[in-house]
Amino acid sequence: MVVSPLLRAVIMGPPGSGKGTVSARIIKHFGVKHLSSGDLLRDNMQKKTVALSEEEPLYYCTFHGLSDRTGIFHCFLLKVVISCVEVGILAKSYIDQGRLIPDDIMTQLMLTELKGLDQYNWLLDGFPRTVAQAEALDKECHVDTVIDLDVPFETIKCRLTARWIHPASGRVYNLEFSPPKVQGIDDITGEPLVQRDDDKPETVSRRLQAYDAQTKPVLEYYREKGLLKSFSGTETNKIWPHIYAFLQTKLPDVSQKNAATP
Ligand code: G5P
Ligand code: MG
Repeated sequence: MVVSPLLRAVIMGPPGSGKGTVSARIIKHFGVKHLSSGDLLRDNMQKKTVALSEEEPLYYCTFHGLSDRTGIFHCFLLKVVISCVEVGILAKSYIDQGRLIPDDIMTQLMLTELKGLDQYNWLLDGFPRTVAQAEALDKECHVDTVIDLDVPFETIKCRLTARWIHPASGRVYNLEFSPPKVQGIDDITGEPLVQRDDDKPETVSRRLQAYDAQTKPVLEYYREKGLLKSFSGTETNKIWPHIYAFLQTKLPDVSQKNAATP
């Protein structure tokens, strides 16, 4: 396990509790790198359609700027493309049913991504979600703090049906709480917004059950280690100033221009 002088934080909470919304504010005010397991999976799901194209292996050659096409090298590139497709297909089958992706796949995906963030303060969103994942993360690094958004399930169910996202960036909107400037369009890129397939009421119920059974024990795991900091409420705008004040104690040196405003 590596102990880093940089901040290693996790944000937890039931589906729809506001992890993505609060993460965006933390990024804005504290400049940490954000890694969301759900965004990573959806990115892999998205790649599925692109990677099935016949031209895809060539696309990867160009993307990496490699012109030497010897047999061995081609095999390697092809394997990269195929593995993206497989994770995407597998993830979709689990996510559409509101079930968690198997621990070994999820852990490998996230820990590989984390290696690229060694030099930065980071915030994990949606990972770990089982005790096995938390133990695997502990073997790699020392987690400093775990922010828990404690929002009642009844509040959450209403929120998710009104959620729209920009898939490429993970930006999150809500028709009532944080609508886009133009309906159906991302504020920054002008690209169309979509609804998540797993925001259907029956899938939301299964995701909440999975949270109760598999993720609540992770809260206990971190509570016993003295790392858990819970923030309870039904409105992100009321919870946020408390999270902001808490993170100021963790990252006092980061320049913060905008006080606690969202
Ligand atoms: P995800 O993508 O990690 P969930 O289910 O954990 O998905 P989700 O749905 O992304 O969490 P969130 O990020 O907690 O929710 O919430 P959010 O998007 O910020 O806010 C929800 C909505 O409420 C938005 O529209 C927002 O604008 C609005 N909102 C926020 N605050 C307020 C407020 O105060 N008032 C109102 N009215 N609205 C508000 O994971 C997806 C799937 O991937 C797999 C699983 O299958 C999972 O189900 N997966 C994993 N599987 C195994 N292991 C892992 N570690 C996995 N990670 C993901
Ligand atoms: Mg999210």
